[in-house]
Amino acid sequence: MAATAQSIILHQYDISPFSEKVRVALGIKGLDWFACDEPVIMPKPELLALTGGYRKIPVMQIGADIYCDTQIILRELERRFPAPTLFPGPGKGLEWGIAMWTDRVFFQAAVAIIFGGSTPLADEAFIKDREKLTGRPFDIAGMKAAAPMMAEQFRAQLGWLEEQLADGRRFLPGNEPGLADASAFYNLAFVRWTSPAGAKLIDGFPGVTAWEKRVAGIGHGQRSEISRDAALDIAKAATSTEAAKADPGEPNGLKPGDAVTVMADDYGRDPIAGELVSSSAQHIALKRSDPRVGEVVVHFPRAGFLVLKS
Ligand SMILES: N[C@@H](CCC(=O)N[C@@H](CS)C(=O)NCC(=O)O)C(=O)O
Repeated sequence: MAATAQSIILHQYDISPFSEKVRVALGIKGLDWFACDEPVIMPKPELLALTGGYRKIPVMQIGADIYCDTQIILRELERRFPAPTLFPGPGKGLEWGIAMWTDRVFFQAAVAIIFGGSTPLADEAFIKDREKLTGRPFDIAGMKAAAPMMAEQFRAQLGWLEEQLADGRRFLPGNEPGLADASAFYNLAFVRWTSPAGAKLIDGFPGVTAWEKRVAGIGHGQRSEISRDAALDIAKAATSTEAAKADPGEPNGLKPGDAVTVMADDYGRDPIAGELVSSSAQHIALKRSDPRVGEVVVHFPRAGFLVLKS
């Protein structure tokens, strides 16, 4: 079946751990989606035409709406496709905080183990690209030196998962999988894909390894492929479904029509400029246009992103 303006298009690459988070969430929801493969390093001209400068992976596109960062991607998937929910447990709000832990502290421990390990994984071009991305040296020697300490950190955090699963529950929130599973799992998948020493650490936790198999068994929903050109054509022909909405609670008085710039607060801080369409405590949407894709609306989370009035 060909993709339409209603299709979920995930701009991704297969060895991207953050894409794996979304793929598992698509699996939990049993959704049909299209994978649009993007390069692992810059340049990414088609992606940037959609996002206005955001280069990280994954990015979700539905028609002319472009969702940058897994936090807003999963929030939007939950909004559009509420059942089965990503929040099957007793709580909801703090699950987002758990995702912030897995995406920052847990992920950085995994990265140090992977790139500080004995298998050389990064070539010259990759190193240069990631130095541009982070604005600091991609210091393999430093990561090698830190790897033993980070192994302890990674193991301690694996231990939290083991404790959570100790009552025999099948998934982290309870007997159904949710956001916490997709979030924690991708770090383990990333380590297993790339680091035998890291995989050994995981194998030390029987509850975690059994849970990993259950999460892997969820699958990724129904995946098809789409080319970058075809994805851009869909954006060009579509119109955003985001309605203008003022948020009276905006701390700094932002309102629809304001010219603003949004950027990540950690790495990949490329500024994205546009006109504010709507905002809330968890979401900001900007209208922008590009000759290749026409007018699109680009969506970001608020936690972890900075908004500046232009
Ligand atoms: N906070 C972002 C992090 C995304 C991220 O760091 N993605 C990695 C790939 S898994 C990335 O973009 N690396 C640089 C690149 O691929 O160009 C999210 O949750 O989506």
